[in-house]
Amino acid sequence: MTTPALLPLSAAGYPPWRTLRLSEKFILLLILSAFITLCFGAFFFLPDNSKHKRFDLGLEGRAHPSHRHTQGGEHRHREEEESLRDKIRADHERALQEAKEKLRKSREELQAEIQTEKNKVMEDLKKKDPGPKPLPPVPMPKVVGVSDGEPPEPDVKEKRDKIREMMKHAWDSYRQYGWGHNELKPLAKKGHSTNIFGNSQLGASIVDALDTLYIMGLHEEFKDGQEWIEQNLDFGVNAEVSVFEVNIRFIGGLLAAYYLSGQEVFKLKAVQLAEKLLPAFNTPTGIPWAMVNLKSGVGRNWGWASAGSSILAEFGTLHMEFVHLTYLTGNPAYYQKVMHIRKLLAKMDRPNGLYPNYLNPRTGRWGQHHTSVGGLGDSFYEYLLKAWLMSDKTDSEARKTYDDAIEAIERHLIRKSNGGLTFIGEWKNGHLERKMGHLACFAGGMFALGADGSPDDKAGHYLQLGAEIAHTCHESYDRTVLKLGPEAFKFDSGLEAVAVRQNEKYYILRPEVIETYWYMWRFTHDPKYRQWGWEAAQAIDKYCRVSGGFSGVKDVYSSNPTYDDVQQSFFLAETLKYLYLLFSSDDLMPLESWVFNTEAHPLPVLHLGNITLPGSEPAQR
Ligand code: DMJ
Repeated sequence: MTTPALLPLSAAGYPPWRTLRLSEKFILLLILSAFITLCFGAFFFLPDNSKHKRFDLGLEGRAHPSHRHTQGGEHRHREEEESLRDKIRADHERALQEAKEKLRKSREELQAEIQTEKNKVMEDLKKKDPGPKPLPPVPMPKVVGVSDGEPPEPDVKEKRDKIREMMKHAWDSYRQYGWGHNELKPLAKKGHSTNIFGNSQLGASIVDALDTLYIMGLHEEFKDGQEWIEQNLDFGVNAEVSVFEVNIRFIGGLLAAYYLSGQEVFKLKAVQLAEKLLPAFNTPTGIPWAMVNLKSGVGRNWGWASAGSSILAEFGTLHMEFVHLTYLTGNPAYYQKVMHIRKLLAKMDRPNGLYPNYLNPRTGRWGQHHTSVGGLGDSFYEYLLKAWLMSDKTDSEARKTYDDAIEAIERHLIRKSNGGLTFIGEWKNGHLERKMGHLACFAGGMFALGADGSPDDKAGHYLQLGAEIAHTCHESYDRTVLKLGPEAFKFDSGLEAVAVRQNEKYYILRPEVIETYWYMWRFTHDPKYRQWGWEAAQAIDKYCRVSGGFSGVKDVYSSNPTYDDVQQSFFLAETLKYLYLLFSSDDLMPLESWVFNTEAHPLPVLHLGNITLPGSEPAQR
């Protein structure tokens, strides 16, 4: 029998919900789910405080109906609320009291408290992150002649003391007004930042000055700098820096500080920084970009460089530091990078045997045919010679490349003026510009340093050439009002070693002329070099010294010069170091044991003997 269609199903013995039609069931389900949603919503969407108060204030017990609805319960509820209010009041009073006490404390006490907190955080961080692994031990090169050097003559000693006092003034001023910044503005008495280090505060002056402080025996100051480096020098910053400048000032400075003092921290920091520079070499040719962002590793070239090129003096001034990095870490990457650059250059055609200053890192082609021993070219030649010296004269490939390059330079760039002054001009597309830069004055010292070991018995010739350049550069100083040299000087239309353009008349505390005096002094002991060095030191002290440090001057031909308000970090690294060495005896930093990088940071000669650098061919004698 079939069930009649209109008979209610409940009547047929089914439970009532089963008797509903499908559409009715659906509506019922909808109402049910709306109800459930409402319940959840009530809980989640109520304002936060109405939900939390109960829990935060510890009142959840009071919400229980058995408490709420009895009289005793209500009384207890009031008591608990009262005690809670007391507790909150007491907490507020305590906080107020603490704040008042803080305000009563002196600035120093507060600073000390902040410092303690900071140290605690640092300690905790250190515990969590044990930091970089210690580097593998390598034989420490023999470190000789790093202190003393007191000259026997009292008048020379007096001059040396004066230079040391100038260093103290430069350092103390930076310590007081620019500490942690890259450089100092000695007139504004505040930190100075340059684009070569991005917008960072990497303490360039501290790192650059360390070895000078050490050599001068300023150990308290050295310790101060070391502490800053230990606690603050961090290379994970978002700053686009010059690979060259960071290499010569920071890596060179840290390595020199390590070799002089034996303090591991300097080696570790140098290696950490070098790692940050490596992405700059990721170009189609392996010729590095001029700049790299320390955080992202993205590299690029200077906007002003010919056809997007990298600069010879920049990618060609890495060898010394990078060889030491491989030596100290056992990591072949550094050595391989610089050797790759050398090999690539060796394969290229050179117009008239000269190296142009510009090379495109994408195409591997030369940019503008412009060659100079001053800016853009200078330290490339210097590092060829010094690679040979630093290898204990075993890197004969470097020596040969240097000799060939210098021969071409002498043929095309070096001339005698009508007045008999030897100068180094600039070669521009087959034409010689009869202008010499202050930067090119370093070459006098380089020729003298390279004299021993030069081919065809030309040692005497190169020592003589060094002396002639020293003389010319001295003339460029002597022909000014301030007795300080201009940035560039001409040998044209009756002009002899003088600047013509206003924007070439400045002196920014540069070291090159004094550097050459020092090398010439070491090789000849001709007293005129000490005399010339003293003239320069006196002029610097007279015209560049201000109460907040030392400043460059804008016009060396004016008796009333204006300041540029920058104390360059190389003034502490180089100018004052070379002056100090000039008035010291030769057993301080002997040239048989030390090779100075282009920022005057001394690195020891590596007597590799039968040790082979990782990534290199066995040394050839
Ligand atoms: C220094 O940073 C180095 O000597 C570099 O090689 C060229 N110029 C400056 C100082 O003038």
